[in-house]
Amino acid sequence: MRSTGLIVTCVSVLLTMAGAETQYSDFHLAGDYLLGGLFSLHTDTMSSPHLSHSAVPTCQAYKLKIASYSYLRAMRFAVEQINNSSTLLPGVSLGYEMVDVCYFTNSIHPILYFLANKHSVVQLHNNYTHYQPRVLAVIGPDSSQAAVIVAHVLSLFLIPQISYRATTNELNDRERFPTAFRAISNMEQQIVAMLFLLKEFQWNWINILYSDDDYGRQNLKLLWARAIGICVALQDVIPVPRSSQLLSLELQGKIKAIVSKVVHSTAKVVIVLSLELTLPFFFQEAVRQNVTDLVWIAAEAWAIEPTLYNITDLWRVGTILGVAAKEFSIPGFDDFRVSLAEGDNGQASDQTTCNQACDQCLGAARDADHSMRAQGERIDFNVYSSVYIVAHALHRLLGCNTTGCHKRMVYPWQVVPEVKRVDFSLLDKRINFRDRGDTPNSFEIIQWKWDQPNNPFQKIASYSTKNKKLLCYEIVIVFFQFPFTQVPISVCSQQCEYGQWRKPVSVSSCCFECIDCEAGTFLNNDDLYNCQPCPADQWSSAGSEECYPRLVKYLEWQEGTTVVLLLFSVLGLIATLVISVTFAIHSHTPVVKSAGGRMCFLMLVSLIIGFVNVPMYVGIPTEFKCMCRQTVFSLCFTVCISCMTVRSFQIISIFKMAARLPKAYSYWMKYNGQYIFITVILALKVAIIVTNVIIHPPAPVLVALEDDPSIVALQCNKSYKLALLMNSSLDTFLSILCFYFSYMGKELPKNYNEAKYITLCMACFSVSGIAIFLVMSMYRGVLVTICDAMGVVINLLGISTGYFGPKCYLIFFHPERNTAAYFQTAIQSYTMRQD
Ligand SMILES: *[C@@H]1O[C@H](CO)[C@@H](O)[C@H](O)[C@H]1NC(C)=O
Ligand SMILES: *[C@@H]1O[C@H](CO)[C@@H](O)[C@H](O)[C@H]1NC(C)=O
Ligand SMILES: *[C@@H]1O[C@H](CO)[C@@H](O)[C@H](O)[C@H]1NC(C)=O
Ligand SMILES: *[C@@H]1O[C@H](CO)[C@@H](O)[C@H](O)[C@H]1NC(C)=O
Ligand SMILES: *[C@@H]1O[C@H](CO)[C@@H](O)[C@H](O)[C@H]1NC(C)=O
Ligand SMILES: CC(=O)N[C@H]1CO[C@H](CO)[C@@H](O)[C@@H]1O
Repeated sequence: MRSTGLIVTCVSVLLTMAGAETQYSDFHLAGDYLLGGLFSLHTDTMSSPHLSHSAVPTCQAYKLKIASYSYLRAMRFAVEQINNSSTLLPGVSLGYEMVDVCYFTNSIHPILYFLANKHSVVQLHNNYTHYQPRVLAVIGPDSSQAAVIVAHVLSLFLIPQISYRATTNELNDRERFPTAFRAISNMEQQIVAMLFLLKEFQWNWINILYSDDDYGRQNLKLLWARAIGICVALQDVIPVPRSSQLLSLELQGKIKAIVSKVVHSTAKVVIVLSLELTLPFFFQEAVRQNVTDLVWIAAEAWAIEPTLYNITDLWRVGTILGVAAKEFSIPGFDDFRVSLAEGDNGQASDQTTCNQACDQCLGAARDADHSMRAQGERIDFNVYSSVYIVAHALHRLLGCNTTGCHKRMVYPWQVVPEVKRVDFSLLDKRINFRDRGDTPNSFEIIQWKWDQPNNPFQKIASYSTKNKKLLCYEIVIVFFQFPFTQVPISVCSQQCEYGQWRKPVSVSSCCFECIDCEAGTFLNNDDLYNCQPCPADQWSSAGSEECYPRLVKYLEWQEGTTVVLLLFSVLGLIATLVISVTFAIHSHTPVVKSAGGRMCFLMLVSLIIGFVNVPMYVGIPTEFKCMCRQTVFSLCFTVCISCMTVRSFQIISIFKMAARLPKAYSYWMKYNGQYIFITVILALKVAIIVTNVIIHPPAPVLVALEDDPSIVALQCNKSYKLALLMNSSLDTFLSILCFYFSYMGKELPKNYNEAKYITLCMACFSVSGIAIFLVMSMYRGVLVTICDAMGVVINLLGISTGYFGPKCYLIFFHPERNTAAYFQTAIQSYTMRQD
């Protein structure tokens, strides 16, 4: 065993050896460094080769694909141009070996040919570091499927491969395919471009057709992953015919069914994710079934396919937009494509391996010259730039300068890192693999122009991933459907009107009913499927997209009611002050004593506090004001009424109890019963108030008014009724007691008889209490506050004028009745009447 060579055995691949080398040929060019090129010059089938006998498939048996010949010529053009140039690789000649792969039918054999050495032998080694295959790098092949097959093999040998048309995302996998590069954007970019297109025209209701192969499925997956806000009306798979000549009845039936589904779909936009070979039957059927007025969006694979464009009456199906590689114009290439160089016989005789022949290519290219010139270079530019990428890599590897290069043995794996590093300008286009190992050339949007057969694929827009939108060229897109020039609409439901929310009618978010937002809610543009409630201090009418601030109402200082209220309370306050002074001056007179003596001052102080508290009902309620409203008056009133009750009771007891129950009476007098009573009542009251405050902490709240949503009342309590009930229950009990005692004493001497005054106070109390309660149950808002304040003023006035007024009257106008003698006479006459 030889240790150095590690040769286990040699496999001789028998290949037709070249005879005399022709200098110029489409398939073979001798040079110091050879590039391999793989093109589909022939294809009309998706099928694998016949597998019954072991022979390399013959591509010439299939139909000519003239576009691929143009790509092949682009490679040849690039190599010759580099060879002619004295700067890129001076003194070095590039050569090529190009093979027809007829789609992917013949993709293995050419690789073996490229891997073989000059003697057509592929050696079996354990270590290929110092193995020199025939070619240094491979350009192509075109289809994704073939590119992946080729990449599997070339990656093992670390031979750089630059695809010019394979968009599949599989090639992005740097782990699996460390040497695969591409000069075209990937599928994902194609989908992004399509989605930009949909967004531009606001089409969100679409049909998706995809071919029943890897290309269709991969694209579909990517589309689903990215299509946010796009809904699919119909998704169907187009069967892939195995032979382009014959279509089985079963497949014919399937295609008919798909076309008829597309016809009946409500969506007007059809995305077709398919390879070109699948589509002729489909579009022929579409024309046959009179499909019209649709917008078709073509995947890159068929976006610039002349054979489809050539289908009779295809213009009827509507507008065809597509995603295609960007157009660049390569100077001099149009002439080169159909030129026959000197010494170039354009015939098949120069082939060194199988499928390096195309008898009709040049002739067909010359026939199609006119339309090919009009179409411009798209994929051709990708091929052209691929060759330049390898040349620039070599330039660095060979350490070239303007005068020459260090010509030496180069192994393919040495080229790979240099390819990764290339960065140069070609026809003003910057070319490098910086962004995720991808794409010197990206996509643009084209439209099929039915009225311009010379320029069938017109570019209409490019797109920018940075700006996230289409950048239209200055070309008006004419839609080929009625009515012309109007952008067709493809939505499941029309946009809702202002202030309407979307009620979904199916699982897809694009189909919905439009319903007005209710009053008090609004439509936020972030969520079109729900109405948001307005904040508490704002309102909206039905069908609104915004809320308006409400007018906050409260009892204001300048209102008439306020003025009247304050006027009365000021008068009441003055009167109470006057009464207080009068009572202080005449504190020793019997009238004052009979009215309660020192207890009167307790009442008067309470009344003064009560009056001073009235302004708390006016102005913007604050927590403090609310607290005052809820506690002060209630407490004052209880003080007054408990004093009155005690006083009535005492008078009754003097006249009635003292005689009958002298013991009890003396106890009452001895322990100051009246003050104990008042203290107990006050303690009770304070307990009630504290409980109320705890249950309903007084704080200003906004209360919406039913009849007018634009106004909101600012008041102290939302529902005050329970608290009011609890508050007044004690007062009510006391007033009934008071009323009872005063009524009991109605036959007492006139100057002790308080019944009618107390009745007046009680009437005030009960009427105002009931009124407040009724108003609170029926209304909300400022009226409640007014009633509340009015109740307070009336009650306070009632006590100060009703109870103290008559006594002042006596003091001022009948001083003769305000004497001890007069009182004794009255008592004596009363006792005599009793006896
Ligand atoms: C290269 O030079 C030859 C002869 O000088 C010329 O015929 C040929 O057209 C050139 N090729 C290109 C691509 O410029
Ligand atoms: C392959 O051969 C090269 C040079 O002959 C050597 O440097 C390298 O280590 C070898 N690799 C392996 C895996 O043996
Ligand atoms: C298509 O239209 C033509 C005439 O306009 C009509 O004869 C033919 O039956 C139609 N085909 C279908 C499938 O509707
Ligand atoms: C288009 O059709 C015409 C005649 O129907 C044919 O001559 C021409 O070659 C076709 N072109 C292509 C690109 O297939
Ligand atoms: C590069 O240029 C230098 C002089 O500028 C020259 O000596 C040398 O031979 C040239 N060639 C190479 C391959 O470096
Ligand atoms: C193989 C080939 O075409 N070689 C040519 C490269 O270009 C120089 C001129 O720059 C020619 O002299 C070679 O014949």
